[in-house]
Amino acid sequence: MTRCIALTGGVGGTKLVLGLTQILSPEELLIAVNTGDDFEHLGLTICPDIDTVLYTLAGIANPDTGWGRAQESWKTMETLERLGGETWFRLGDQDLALHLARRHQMTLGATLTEITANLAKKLNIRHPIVPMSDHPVRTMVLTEEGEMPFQEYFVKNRCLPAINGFRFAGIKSAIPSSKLLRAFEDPALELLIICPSNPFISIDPILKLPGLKKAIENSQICVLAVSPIVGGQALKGPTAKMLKELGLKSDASSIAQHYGKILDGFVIDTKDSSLGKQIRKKGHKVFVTQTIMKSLDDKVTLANDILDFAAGISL
Ligand code: FO1
Repeated sequence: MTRCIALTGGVGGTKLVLGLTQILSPEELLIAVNTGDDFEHLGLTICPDIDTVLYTLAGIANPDTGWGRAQESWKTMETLERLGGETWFRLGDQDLALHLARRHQMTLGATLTEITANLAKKLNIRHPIVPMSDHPVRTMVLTEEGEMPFQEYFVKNRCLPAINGFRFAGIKSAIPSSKLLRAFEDPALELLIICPSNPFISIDPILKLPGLKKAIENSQICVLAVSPIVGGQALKGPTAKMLKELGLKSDASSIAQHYGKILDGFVIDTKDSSLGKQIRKKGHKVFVTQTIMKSLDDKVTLANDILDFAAGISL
């Protein structure tokens, strides 16, 4: 009886996901995660956003970076460096164990959905976490220096090259996760929450999967998004920089405009209350609240506020 689906990328969106898991039961909430950031590295398949969700919900995420594990050790990276291996993408020892487990299950023929469920179970996570698709989709960033795989742009080049677009390699033949499609057909489903993740690189790969927008439309549920931009700045990552480089204003209204017709309601921070009128004019209901989530209390409060906002929107 899924009541709510949350679409999320990595660190920013996962904060809200954690808040939602404190209110909604595992039967009521389905967490669908971007896999456009995934890549093949050192013979392993790395799924940064899935792993951020896993580590966060298991209570073992690194609190400083948001990605990777807390109390991590780096012996393998140190040894790899001495051997002349590639170390620009930092994989801690405990994190590596998870990538090895994933690789092993892949070689045995398990799907990413099955592997993610197995890992979540081992980490004592009860809420269902599904990759957006079992088919590989790889985000390519179109930059002034040419096209680059996402992690090369993000980590190796520290988001420095100016961007002018994105390509989601593999998306045309990628089928959305069957668990996600089934959740959209559940008559109990009331709400889709687009978490405060980067719309271009974390949410678009999910929404652009063939058939997904149709599934959302057919379900006739309330669709809400939370702005990842507060006071013109991104809460985390390169969203503000990307908006500017794409010739858009770095503010919450550009995010609402980007999602467009799919949205019924949009959540903005109190700092951006002056943008409310402009966003309402585009036909969206707007809810203004405190969206910066530092403590667990902040996360739960925002999650509660969003559920109340959704309950007040009659479709
Ligand atoms: N981000 C970095 O900025 N540097 C890293 O070395 C790095 C390693 C890493 C390892 C595992 C993992 O799951 C995530 C990791 N990330 C790293 C974060 C990640 O690549 C990005 O934050 C996401 O892809 C953006 O959502």
